[in-house]
Amino acid sequence: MQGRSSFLIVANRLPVDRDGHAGWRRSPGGLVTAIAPVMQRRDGAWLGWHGAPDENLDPFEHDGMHLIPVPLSSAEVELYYEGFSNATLWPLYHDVVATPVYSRVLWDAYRTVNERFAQAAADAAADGAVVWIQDYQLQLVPAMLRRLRPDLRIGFFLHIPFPPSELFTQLPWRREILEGLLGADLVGFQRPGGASNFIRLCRRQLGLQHQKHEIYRDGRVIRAEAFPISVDFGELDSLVREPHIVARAKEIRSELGDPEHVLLGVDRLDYTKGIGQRLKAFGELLADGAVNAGDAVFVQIATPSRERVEEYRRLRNDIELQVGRINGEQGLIGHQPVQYLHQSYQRNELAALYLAADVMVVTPVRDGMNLVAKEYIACRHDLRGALVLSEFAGAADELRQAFLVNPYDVDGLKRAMVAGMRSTPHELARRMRSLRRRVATYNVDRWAGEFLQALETP
Ligand code: ADQ
Repeated sequence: MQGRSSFLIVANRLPVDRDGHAGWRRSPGGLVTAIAPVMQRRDGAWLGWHGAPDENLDPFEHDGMHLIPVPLSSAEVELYYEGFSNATLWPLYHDVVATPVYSRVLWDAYRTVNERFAQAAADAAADGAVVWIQDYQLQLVPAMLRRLRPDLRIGFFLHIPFPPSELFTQLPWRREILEGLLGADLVGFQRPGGASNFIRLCRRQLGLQHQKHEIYRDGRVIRAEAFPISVDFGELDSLVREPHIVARAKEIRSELGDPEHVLLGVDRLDYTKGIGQRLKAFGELLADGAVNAGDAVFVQIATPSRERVEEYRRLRNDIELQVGRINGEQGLIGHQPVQYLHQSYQRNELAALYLAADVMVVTPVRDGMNLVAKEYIACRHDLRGALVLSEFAGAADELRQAFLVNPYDVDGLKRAMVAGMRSTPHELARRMRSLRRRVATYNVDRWAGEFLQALETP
């Protein structure tokens, strides 16, 4: 079948952003880095929305990748993307930390858009092709695509947590979502707990038989397993050794007033990331006098995110109020203990920030994996720096040598931040060495490689 691809990635977004009027630029991120080489080797194509509503684009090439745009109308962006994906599924899958919106109008749009992605994938895939569908926006695509093209080998990976039965069963369309996912041959999760939640739900809701990682349905075998995603360790490790990054890290510390302790948070501005919890703990450390305002700076980088969703607007106001309070009450003339930056950063600048930070504070109340924690580790070849990490991030399964915390426990969080600031260099190096061993071995290539191998080995 000429013009069709033997390897297809299907994701909500294409891996490119518009670059002014001139053209496209590859979006940063591990998924693209991990998958680009596989795409080049296998005559691959990537199918997804290109980011502008109400615009039809022809397939195009960029950076050696064949890209197939799937159009979305403005109404679909609102109902399918901001609505069902980010106001229903996102909070439901993250422990209901915000109240999910259950609306039939949003559901209808989700189904319609999933149908369009499935049809586009069916048109683009060669006979017997391997199709790898990504994430919560497209959970109906596996079954829809199988109906259209039973010859394909279909994989699905969920980047966010998969909730336990007690929460998932709130969803009025729970059967449809389970059946959608069961269209795949392999369903991948970040943590083993996500896979077992899914298997248990298939048994309870659909009465399906299963054994270990396998679910049996209509004579087919569906595997559900964990494949923890990771970062490009080698790339970050060599980036931070470059003299201009080292120099920039020094410069950042001096721009901050050369404090004794630099603490850092880097997140999308999302209510799952526990930004408020960590600021509260830091504010209390200053108020208690456990940490001197002049000695420590907390840099919080918060990338603007989903700004048209109500909960995100409210969160931004809350965080900005909290930052203002801490700085107002604990600041000194010429020194603000919290540096809050509501901006997106280039990769180089982020790497320099990681290198400049003594304590990386990653405190999500729920997170599929959390790549920031792994990026920090990949950047610390000097074996300095402490990682404070929430038990509720998927990364906590692997990163046992971090300072693990329950982000709801303010005192525990304060203790972990202080331990990060006060541990001996020897203790920090011991922990960091073990963390780096893990991330260096289980890097993002291995993640993609293991998933695809499992998908292609029936
Ligand atoms: P996210 O919720 O977006 O991802 P995360 O895993 O931390 O969370 O990835 C964020 C990425 O954005 C990181 O690579 C980070 O460097 C980058 N980033 C953050 N702030 C930035 C800024 N200000 N400027 C530039 N870049 C910034 C979802 C799930 C996670 C899961 C990933 C991958 O929610 O749990 O780890 O997918 O599967």
